[in-house]
Amino acid sequence: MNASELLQQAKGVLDANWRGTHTIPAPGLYPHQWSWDSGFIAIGLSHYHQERAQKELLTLFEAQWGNGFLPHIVFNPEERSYFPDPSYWNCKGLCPQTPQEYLTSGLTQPPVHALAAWYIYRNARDKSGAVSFLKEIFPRLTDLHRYLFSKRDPEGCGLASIYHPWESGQDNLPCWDEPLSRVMPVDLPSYRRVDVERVGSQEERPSDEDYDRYIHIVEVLKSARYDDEAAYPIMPFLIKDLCMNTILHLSTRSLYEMARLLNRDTREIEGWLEKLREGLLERLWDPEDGLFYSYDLRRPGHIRKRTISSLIPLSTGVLEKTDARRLLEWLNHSNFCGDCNCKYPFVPSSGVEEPDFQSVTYWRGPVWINMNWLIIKGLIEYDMIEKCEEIKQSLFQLAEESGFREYYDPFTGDGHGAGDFSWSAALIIDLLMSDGVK
Ligand code: 2M8
Repeated sequence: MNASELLQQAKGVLDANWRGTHTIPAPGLYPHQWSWDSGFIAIGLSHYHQERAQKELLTLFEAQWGNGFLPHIVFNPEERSYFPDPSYWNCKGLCPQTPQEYLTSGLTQPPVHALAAWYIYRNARDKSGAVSFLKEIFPRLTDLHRYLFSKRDPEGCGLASIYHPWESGQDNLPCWDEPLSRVMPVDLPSYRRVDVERVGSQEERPSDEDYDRYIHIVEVLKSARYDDEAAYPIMPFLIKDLCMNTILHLSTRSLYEMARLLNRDTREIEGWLEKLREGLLERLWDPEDGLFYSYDLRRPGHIRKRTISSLIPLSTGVLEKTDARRLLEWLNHSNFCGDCNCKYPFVPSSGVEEPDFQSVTYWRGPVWINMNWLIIKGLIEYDMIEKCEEIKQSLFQLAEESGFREYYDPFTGDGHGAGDFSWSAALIIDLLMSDGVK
């Protein structure tokens, strides 16, 4: 298959998953609109369908709450095959900040949207349409960032906290095992695991014990009626997460560019960026290991697991060149498939030499295209072109051989989880079209 055939296939996936106002992550398993999925999808669409890319983000932000919070799922009321469903979240019943016309979840996800909006502007054919779009979305993006930098950082360290593994987007990462082991589920409502039925394999999805803990954490948040002041002190899982804060940094940079373009005051945004940079370097960078680690606020300290999240802050550009080279050494290390028996030199979600690595269990080892895309962005940031090309070509091979899957076994390259997965297609489109493929 040549590059333009791969591009056409990827566009076909996004067309098939388009639902008139937004794109679903994948048919079957994920039938609603997911927040960070839509951000990645808009990045892919920005190269060839400006109008749809804009609509993707505007639809999502219609469901933003009054306090700036952006829910991780906006439900399609016609679809009833996903758990936790809107009646379980009961956001409207519990929280006056929710928009009355939409059914949403009560958790958030990494805010990739300002970055996506900036892609839309940069790639736009209709620049004046893109400026109008930016004028419309800029205040909403700013509200979201203000929410994350205030309500999710009452300590004022510059980093946003997550309440739940689902808020990291990397739901089942080995990093969450120890913090989750301290979550003791009590009085859980009865519920049914639709995800396992849909995927058809328990091995590829989180365990039942983990799901009980996920639900327990949501119960605690519901007991606080989704009010951050009440919730923050009692959430049993509270982490300064690398994925949330890496993406927050990338997006805050884009917000700054937007503010300059639109002639808005940039001082608040510059303040956020400076503190976030300090937070990343002082709280999350470990100079001894030469890796970043997430920080657990409930048992204060680093979560010392070597997963791909330790590498993705390369994309923020906050490291000095010498330290960035240490991350490159890790990328070339056998633990991250730099020099091992993986099918291609892409980066698995968890180091293959780690005791909890699992090659086909979601977020515990498989290759994810969005995470590798972030690594590629980091390599570009530091002009590490050779490694960047190596990973990019591996992703193209993977998509050609196994299609646009949710995740892939790093040893065989076989696809797992959902098929026709939108962000895999969207980010391959971004990589191909950034290389000039039409
Ligand atoms: C996965 O998460 C959802 C819960 O949000 C699930 O397992 O049901 C994650 O991979 C998440 O990052 C992603 O946004 C979502 C939809 O693709 O699926």
